[in-house]
Amino acid sequence: MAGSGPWVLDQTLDVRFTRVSVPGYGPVTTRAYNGAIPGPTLRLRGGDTLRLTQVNALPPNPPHQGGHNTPHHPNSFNLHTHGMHVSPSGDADNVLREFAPRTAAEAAAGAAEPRYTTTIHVPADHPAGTYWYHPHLHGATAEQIVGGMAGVIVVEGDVDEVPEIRAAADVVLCVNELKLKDGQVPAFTSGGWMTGIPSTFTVNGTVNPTITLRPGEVQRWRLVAATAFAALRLTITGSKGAMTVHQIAQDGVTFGAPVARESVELAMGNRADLLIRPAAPGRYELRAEAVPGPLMTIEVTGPAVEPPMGLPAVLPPGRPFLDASEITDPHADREVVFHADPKVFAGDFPNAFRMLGPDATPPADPAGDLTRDPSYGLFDPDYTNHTLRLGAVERWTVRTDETVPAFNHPFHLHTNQFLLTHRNGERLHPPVWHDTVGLTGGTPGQSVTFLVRYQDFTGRTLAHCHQLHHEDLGMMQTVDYVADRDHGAGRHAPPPRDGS
Ligand SMILES: [Cu+2]
Repeated sequence: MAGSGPWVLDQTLDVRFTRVSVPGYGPVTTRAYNGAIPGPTLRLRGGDTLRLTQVNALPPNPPHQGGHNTPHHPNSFNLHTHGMHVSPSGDADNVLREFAPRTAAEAAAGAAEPRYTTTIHVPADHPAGTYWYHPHLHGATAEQIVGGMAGVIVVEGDVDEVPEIRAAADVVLCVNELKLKDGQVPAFTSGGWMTGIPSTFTVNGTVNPTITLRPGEVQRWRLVAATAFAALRLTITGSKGAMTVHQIAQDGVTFGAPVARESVELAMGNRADLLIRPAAPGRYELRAEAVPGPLMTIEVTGPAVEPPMGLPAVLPPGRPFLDASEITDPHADREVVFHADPKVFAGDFPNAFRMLGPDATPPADPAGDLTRDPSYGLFDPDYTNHTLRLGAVERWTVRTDETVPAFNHPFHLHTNQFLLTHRNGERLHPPVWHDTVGLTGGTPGQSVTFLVRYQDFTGRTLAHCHQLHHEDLGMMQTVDYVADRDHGAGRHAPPPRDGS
């Protein structure tokens, strides 16, 4: 399809309860895309259109008694193209839609399973790289993702033409984190939902699969953390120690040059593109800190490639950097604080997971006890937390108050990627484009600072914690991207090309 001009990728994603075979675990009955974990990999290019038909063949939703920020309608979903710079409105990457199943009456009457369409135009200059898709309906996201509803999106383009990358095998590695008990995902019915249920990690649907390379061979790995709970600190280790990997992209955005690393940190939702070149034969394991078993086994075997395949010295950067001098309103710094109030609500969900700071959702009772307030800092789809003007460049600082080590709060912003410039006040050299950035629990005061330019697309969408059961419980804010004629921006201004 390369060189054939704009393309429409038509794909049906059928969602129903399916018995999926998970090698290394056993059969799992779960909500799945097209009967598989992960769902199909979608490949397209800048300028293409992605047209998805989603069938909701799940049973009717159970009745819901609790409030908006408790889990609900687990059999409805929608679609998010995580990390992609595409429209959040209409029938595009609009996570405020609901794809509902048939009602009980419709099912009894034999009505057809409902079908929903998503149409996403990918900008011609979209960074080429690795993205992913998953459902994003508030109240249902965590339960669906830990059941395996996630798949990879590859945007092909300039980086693939780098000779050393072109010569390397293109290997998609989708890491799913499943929460299974007796072959099923338990319903999200209490705040302690997952207590005691260990995660089952799969790579491309298998527990600890084996991948083979020859000594001196280069493979390009597209690692996707399609996870809801665990941050993954990854290493490749063998009998002779850790293998050095060469990271070429973070969250779909190619670096200016490969970066040699001994470990790669992926918060929930992050991606890393790596070049792997083992020198010597042997057996290695892809391991994540705090995960008991290996995620994947790597067998380096066969005749050595002579001379060894090359690694590129430079790469086509996926996005030009932003600089603090481009901030359009120096008084408009945004601050967000992740803050949990344990055991403050009656009922099955006692913990409040809030996003605080100057733009927090207001309390229901400003004179009352804010730690017990049912609205303060919690998701309200009708309240706009952040009005973001197209063309503006702003700085955000996101902090965590979190004292509980298990409560990671990775920050994710929809629609526009952001340039991480500081961690805990210390400048990164160089800065790194992200769409999600991890903040670990147990280290209150930890912060990240980033710059972001709001570009191209108007509409209401979300910023939230990507530990997805926190999100379902309300650790989420609305953002409204609005046109601003004063900045001469909006749909008429093409995004700046690589001007670095
Ligand atoms: Cu969180």
